[in-house]
Amino acid sequence: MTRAGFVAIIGAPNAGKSTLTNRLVGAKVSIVTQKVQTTRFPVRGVAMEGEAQIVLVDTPGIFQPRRRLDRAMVRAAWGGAEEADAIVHLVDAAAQLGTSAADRRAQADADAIVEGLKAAKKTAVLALNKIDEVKREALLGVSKALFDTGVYSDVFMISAKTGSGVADLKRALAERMAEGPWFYPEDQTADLPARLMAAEITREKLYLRLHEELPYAAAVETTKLEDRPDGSIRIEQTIYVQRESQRPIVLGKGGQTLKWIGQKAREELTELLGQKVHLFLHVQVDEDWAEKREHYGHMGLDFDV
Ligand SMILES: Nc1nc2c(ncn2[C@@H]2O[C@H](COP(=O)(O)OP(=O)(O)OP(=O)(O)O)[C@@H](O)[C@H]2O)c(=O)[nH]1
Ligand SMILES: [Mg+2]
Repeated sequence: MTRAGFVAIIGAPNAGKSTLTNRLVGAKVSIVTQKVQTTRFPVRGVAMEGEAQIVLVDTPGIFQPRRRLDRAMVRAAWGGAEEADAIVHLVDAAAQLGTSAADRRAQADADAIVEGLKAAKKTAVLALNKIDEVKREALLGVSKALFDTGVYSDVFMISAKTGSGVADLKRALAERMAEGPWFYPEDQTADLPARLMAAEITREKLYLRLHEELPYAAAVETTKLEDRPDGSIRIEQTIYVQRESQRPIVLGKGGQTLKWIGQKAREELTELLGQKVHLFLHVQVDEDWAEKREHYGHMGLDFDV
């Protein structure tokens, strides 16, 4: 008797949602960087636990949005929660205990999510993440304060990074799945189209290399993805930056930075696709990339928000 369902993982930016998704799936399906607002649209990952199939929906971080792209991302995150059979609210426990501006922002975002869950009359599973960074005694206070809000059914203490506590969470989620057929073949882990996945991988390398220098609005688009007769694949991508002054940052001295990004992306794509990859990256300046409707549809985001 098989079971299956959808589980949305929601939380403030940088809580570790994509890391947890990958950990539960046991494969990399969603990109991870130290930069906030890395994930821009819901990404599905398929995890198996015995006879249960758990379709995880990694969502963009929920925060106070100002720009159109931010609003579209936050809308998509709540949309993911709305459609799911179960919700995991992932909270960065270390940030709950911290006092930096970023920590306080994360605390406010977590509080706003509690309010959002209340307003939607939803119950969520609370997962306190990054326990590898905090003292056990300190966790109990954080856990109690959140649990007392009444929006959670259970609490799990985990480290998505080390895997600590994740097996228990996975079992609990599997139990919540209703009887029914699986949505995906058992051996499938992801469902992003190759073009989009390829663009995400390059964007990850871009952020990993330039997370401090790079403007938030940088984007990557696959313009061509073509199988060649010799069994290799040709991928062409455009990296969009907002200002002319950002082009040399992405290129680096003598083109070294772009070369590094291309090399890292190509290595990962080769492994993922199991084919030799020829990757060509172009850098283009487009001030209003984030104000153009055509970029939203293929990410599954709503432009009119
Ligand atoms: N120490 C520690 N770091 C973690 C853990 N989980 C995630 N991280 C780190 O936190 C950062 C953000 O992780 P992501 O998985 O990209 O977080 P996210 O919630 O998907 O972020 P957005 O997509 O930007 O909303 C990365 O540097 C991760 O390596 C954890 O359990 N412990
Ligand atoms: Mg993410």
